Amino acid sequence: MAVPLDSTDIQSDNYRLVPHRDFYLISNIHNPEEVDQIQSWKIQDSDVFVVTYPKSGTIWMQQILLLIEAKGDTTIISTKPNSEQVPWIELSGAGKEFIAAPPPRLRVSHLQYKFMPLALNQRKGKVIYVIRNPKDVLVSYFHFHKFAAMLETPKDFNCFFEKFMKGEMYGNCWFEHIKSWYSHKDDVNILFIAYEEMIQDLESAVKRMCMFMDKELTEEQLANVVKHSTFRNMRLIPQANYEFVSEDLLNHNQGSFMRKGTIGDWKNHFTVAQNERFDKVFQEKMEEVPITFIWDINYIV
Ligand code: PPS
Repeated sequence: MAVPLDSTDIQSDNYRLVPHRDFYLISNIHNPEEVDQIQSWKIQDSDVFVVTYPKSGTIWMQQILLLIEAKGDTTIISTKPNSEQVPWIELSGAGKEFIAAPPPRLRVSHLQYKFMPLALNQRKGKVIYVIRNPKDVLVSYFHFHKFAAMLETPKDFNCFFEKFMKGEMYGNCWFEHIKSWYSHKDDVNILFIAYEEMIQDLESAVKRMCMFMDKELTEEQLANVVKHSTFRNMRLIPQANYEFVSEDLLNHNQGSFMRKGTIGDWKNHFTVAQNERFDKVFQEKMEEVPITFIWDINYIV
């Protein structure tokens, strides 16, 4: 069953949100049966899954993982798109490819914890969960809904704000997503890393990732990873910014995937009333998740 849309929203008939086990999948992109099979995947210790709520820095992590694996050699990021080398596990066909792939299998996902391989729970493999302050996530996702042809084009920011608060979008409710993972932090080999800490000090963030993944890099290799993972440089790399994706999926005339890459753009979008409401919901829902967020770029420069 497809989710009823506001009559004012525009959505392609090819791609519709389809509810599956209290989570929305996208028709013609995800196959519910295949998504359910992910739980039974056999996991190796070298498998690394980057998990994010949409717009939290997935492409950034794909870039960093590839560069760490290649010890800073940039050939890897100029050959094939990041999304082919570090694929999504929830896309149709991903299971077969995962089984056949040689180690290390580096993957990304927007799925909640309940869909993930059960073996993660026996501390097999590794998960890197990227968190980003949800006000900036909301704004980035708003723009992405206009850019991505497979997502419904919002009527306006206010309508999108309401949908985000209700979780009526791919990824569902931001609060539920983070809670689903945070509540299993002691069961899984998991590293929580914040988008804002990567903006603040990318080198330290990459070092933390290397330690977690048992990877040793020389100073020069580390510097190369950092240099080629900055927003400014990634913007220029078609493989890292989805320039290669067809108009059927991304409206390239509506913007670019690498949009602003900063902290605090929500201030240019939220009304005072929206901000107060968001803060109230945030306080209520995040009581058991003691994570501190950076909401403003001025706090770190
Ligand atoms: S998606 O569609 O869910 O896979 O999007 P995702 O890759 O998770 O998030 C896209 C946002 O991340 C920003 N981004 C970066 N910011 C800073 N530095 C680097 N290197 C970087 N790479 C990607 C990207 O610009 C999107 O955020 P916004 O706020 O829209 O600019």
